Amino acid sequence: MTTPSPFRAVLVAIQTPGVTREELDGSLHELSRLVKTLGYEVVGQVTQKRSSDKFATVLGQGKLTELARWTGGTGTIAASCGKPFHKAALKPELAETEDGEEGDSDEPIETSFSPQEQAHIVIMDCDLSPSQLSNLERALGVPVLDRTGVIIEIFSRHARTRAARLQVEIARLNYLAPRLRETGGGRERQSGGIGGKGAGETSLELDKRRIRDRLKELKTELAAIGDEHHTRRARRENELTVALVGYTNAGKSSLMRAMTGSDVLVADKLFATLDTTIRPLYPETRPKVLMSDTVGFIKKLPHDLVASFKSTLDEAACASLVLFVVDVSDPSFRSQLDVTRNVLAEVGATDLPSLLVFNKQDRLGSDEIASLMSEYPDAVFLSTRRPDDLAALRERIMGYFERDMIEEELRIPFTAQKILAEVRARMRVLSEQYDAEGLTIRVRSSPAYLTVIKKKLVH
Ligand SMILES: Nc1nc2c(ncn2[C@@H]2O[C@H](COP(=O)(O)OP(=O)(O)OP(=O)(O)O)[C@@H](O)[C@H]2O)c(=O)[nH]1
Ligand SMILES: [Mg+2]
Repeated sequence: MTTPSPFRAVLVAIQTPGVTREELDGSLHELSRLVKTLGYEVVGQVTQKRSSDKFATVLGQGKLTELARWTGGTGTIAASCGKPFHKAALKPELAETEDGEEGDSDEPIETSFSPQEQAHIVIMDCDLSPSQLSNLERALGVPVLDRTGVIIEIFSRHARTRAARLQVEIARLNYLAPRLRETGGGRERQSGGIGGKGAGETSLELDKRRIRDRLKELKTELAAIGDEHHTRRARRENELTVALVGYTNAGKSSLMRAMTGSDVLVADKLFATLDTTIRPLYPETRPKVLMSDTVGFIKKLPHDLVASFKSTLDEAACASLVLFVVDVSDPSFRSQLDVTRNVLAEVGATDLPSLLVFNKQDRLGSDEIASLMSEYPDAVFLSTRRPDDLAALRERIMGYFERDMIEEELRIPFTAQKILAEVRARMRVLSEQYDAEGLTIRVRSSPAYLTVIKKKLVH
């Protein structure tokens, strides 16, 4: 499909008790998409059944040696390496087969790899502690990244707006801070360097202090942006807003483009979108409806990242209607929907009025669609590539808003041209009758917005 990348990665996953083979494969498939998004070619995978992923080198010695062949490492960690931090780490490697170390008899083991085939990086599907990370890097001789590290790296590369950059940098520094101990620890930096190292302060302490200071700065700046967002949201208080939320790559931005005519980025990449875009539905609707597109979710999304994207996610929490966009052609769409709901709950966005939007139905057969329709009778099935499907969604959204609307007659004098313009833009006008002083206009609108307009008319 594409030319092979000069950067090659090997993926590693541990199958702990309670994780099925399908779940492991699904997670590895997703990890491989994340890694490809970073521009690496995935050249191999190593999996192992173990009782835990908390062992000092995560893998047993046999698998570690196998992995080191991909990377040209020694496969062993020096005797002086970090202390084991988990009881299991004290177990002799021999005992590991009792944990169910999976044989690799069905996979041919290569004895060595030519430099053209060797991997430049190892990516672990589980999260690594700082000491596991340094043990693995020592044994493998190449950089090692865990899932969180990969996600944070993608976010760093894709963040465009100031708010997104700040949010990602906060998450990145929080991720780096504990890992500094292992990489920079102990080594005294040459004295006389820039940066104002305090008396008796080691370079590690200095680095940590710098990170703390930087975090403080970033948080202050983000809070200022947050206030700005808040003000903008408050201005939209009486507007009808629809928020698109869902798993990464579900098709949120494609739907945004199709429904609003905006040119937001659509890409077959994970986390293509990190920033929030808000646009009115196009062709324009009466009343006007705004749609917002924002960052997608993923399994095992680092908690810090969720917390730092809270202000972005607040957009969804304040919406009049939330559309849960689902890639229904993905076999794991059910768990993806759970992840989306859980992340929203984490930022306190529960019990929002919502609609399930099952996208990419063009990839399914009619039997599959029929059975899903009976399982989810309220969901809207569509493809962002089919205009008829989009028109039906538009009807459904407008129907939802109009359900709670009431009809009323307003008297608008000619002197209140501004209010008339607002009524025409924001309410559905049913009839207009002119006389000498002004007009009588019959409208359909939400009770809340009618109250706002009536107050303005009194003034
Ligand atoms: N087959 C098919 N593909 C679709 C459809 N809608 C979107 N896609 C594709 O799905 C991929 C992801 O689409 P996006 O709209 O970028 O997805 P997203 O949810 O915004 O993803 P993130 O921004 O990464 O969270 C793109 O390659 C789209 O072309 C559809 O109805 N059918
Ligand atoms: Mg997107």
